[in-house]
Amino acid sequence: MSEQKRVAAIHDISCFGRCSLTVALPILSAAGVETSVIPTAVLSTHTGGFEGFTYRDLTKDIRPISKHWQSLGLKFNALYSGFLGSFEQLEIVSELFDDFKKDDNIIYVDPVMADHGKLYSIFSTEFPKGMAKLCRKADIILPNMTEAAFLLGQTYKPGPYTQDYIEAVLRDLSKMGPKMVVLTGVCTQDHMLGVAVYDSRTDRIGYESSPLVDGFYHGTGDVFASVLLSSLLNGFDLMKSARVAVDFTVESIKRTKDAGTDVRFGVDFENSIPSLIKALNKI
Ligand code: PXL
Repeated sequence: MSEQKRVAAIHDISCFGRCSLTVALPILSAAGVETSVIPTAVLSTHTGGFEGFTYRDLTKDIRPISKHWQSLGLKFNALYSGFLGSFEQLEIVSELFDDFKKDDNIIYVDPVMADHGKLYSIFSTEFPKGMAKLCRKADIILPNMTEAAFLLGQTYKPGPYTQDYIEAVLRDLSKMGPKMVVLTGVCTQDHMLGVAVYDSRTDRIGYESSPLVDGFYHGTGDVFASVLLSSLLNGFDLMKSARVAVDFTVESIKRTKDAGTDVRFGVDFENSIPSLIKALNKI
């Protein structure tokens, strides 16, 4: 049996609403990956559609956790960052990447900050510049179409998109630094939604999509990113991992839609975990 993989997941804890660490931790663990966490903040809910959420900032804890881990000589197969709440956190996480980067591990950055053409409410219009700087250090980034436009300093365009547009965005993002780019929320045909994947080492571009399910379900970016990383760490290539992650996310969204759950509550990914374990050939 191959050695168990270990990830450091650096995200907030949104206590209610199924996103960030409450999604990353169960998914990676179910995929057999040891998941260490650095909580960057604790919120009563995520910021997408709830009023009056609490926000306890944990910025001051990140460096001491990192220093302690370094003193223990800990090593990680992947450093996985998601929602980061301030420029200071971006800076500290960037330092942490320098401290834990090795030749054979991956820096995996989900540049969580925007969707549907808009920055999340807590971010200033300058924030994408800071996130773009962090993305330069990544091996893999996973922006949605809005985040991709903002990282490139461009105006967001709603879909459907031409293949030329998608491929220019993928290549431009990769030129910033990351070897691999996974663009989410890509719609090139009516009623289909999916992802476009670029690996600059082979210059290969691929697409994976599924029939569109109406409705904006919260936290699906975190679900998708956590499954894709789980699949990569189980030895699958980027294209296959994108397929596994699309299938898992769509299955979770459909189940949630059928149940009629409030879209702010996140998706029922828990009941897709058995399919993930099967897709990763773990049973
Ligand atoms: O799902 C991304 C996310 C993570 N964490 C917090 C958020 C969001 C998106 O709104 O508000 C706190």
